[in-house]
Amino acid sequence: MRVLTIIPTYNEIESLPRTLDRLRAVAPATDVLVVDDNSPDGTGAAADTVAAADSAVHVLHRQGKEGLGAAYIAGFRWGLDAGYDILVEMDADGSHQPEELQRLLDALDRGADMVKGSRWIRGGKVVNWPLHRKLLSLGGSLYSRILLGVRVKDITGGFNAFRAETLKKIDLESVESVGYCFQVDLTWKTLKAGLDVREVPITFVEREFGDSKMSGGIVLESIILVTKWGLRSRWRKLTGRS
Ligand SMILES: Nc1nc2c(ncn2[C@@H]2O[C@H](COP(=O)(O)OP(=O)(O)OP(=O)(O)O)[C@@H](O)[C@H]2O)c(=O)[nH]1
Ligand SMILES: [Mg+2]
Repeated sequence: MRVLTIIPTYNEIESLPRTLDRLRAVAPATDVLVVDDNSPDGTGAAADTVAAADSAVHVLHRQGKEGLGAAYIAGFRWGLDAGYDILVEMDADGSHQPEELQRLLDALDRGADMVKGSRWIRGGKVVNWPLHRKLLSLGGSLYSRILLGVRVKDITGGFNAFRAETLKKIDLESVESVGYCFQVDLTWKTLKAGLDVREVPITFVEREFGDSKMSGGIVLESIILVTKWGLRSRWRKLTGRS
C-alpha cells in the first residue's frame, strides 16, 4: 500500500521542518506532499530544501492563500494522479502527532473507508488548549452532530486518513468550504456515500510556533454551511427525495 501524507502550509517556517523530521523518522515508508500557498515567510522554499535531500518528500506550490480546503483538494488530486492507495491529512503545526499516524492506518487496514483522529472519544486528549478553544471545538462538533444527525464525535478534526477509492467516490468538485469546515464537509460526504467512517483516539497539541489561521469568518462559515446541509438533508428526507 502506497501512503501519501499531505501537509498544507501557510507561514509554518518553524513548525514544518520539525513535523517533517518526526514524520520521516516514524513513518519512513510513507511519502509526503507539502502544499504551500506561497507563504510569505519562505515555508515553500524550506520545504523545497527538504525535498531536494529526500526523494519521499514532494512540494506543491500554489499561487496564493486560498484556504485549507482548496490546498487539500489540490493535494488529493496530485496524490490520486500519482496512484497512491491511501491519502492522509496532517497539519504542519505539530498539533497532529506523526507518531500516531500508524493508529489511523491500522483502522483503515481493519476495513474503514475513512479514519478520523479524534480528540473527543475515550483515549483522545487535547494538550495546552485554553477553555474557549475546547468549548468551540466541542460545541462545533455537537452542533454538527445534531444538525447532520451523525455519530462522529470529532467531526471537525483534521487528522484524517482515506482510501483512494473513498476520495474517488465523493465529489471533490462540490466541496464548498474553505476553513476547518472542510473537514466536516469531507466527513459528511463520505457518510452520505454510505462509507465506513471510524474514529481513533489522538492527542492534539496546541501549536508552539506561528499563528493560528482560525478566525471568526471560519467559524461563521462552518455554522452557515452545517445548518444548510442539515436542513437540506432533513427536507430531502421529508419530501422523499434522495
Ligand atoms: N496551503 C494552505 N495551508 C493552510 C491555509 N490555512 C491553513 N493552512 C494550514 O493548515 C493547517 C491547519 O491550520 P491552523 O492555522 O493550524 O488551523 P487550525 O488547526 O484550524 O487552528 P489552530 O487550532 O488554532 O491551530 C496548518 O498546517 C496551516 O499552515 C491556507 O490557506 N493554505
Ligand atoms: Mg492548528
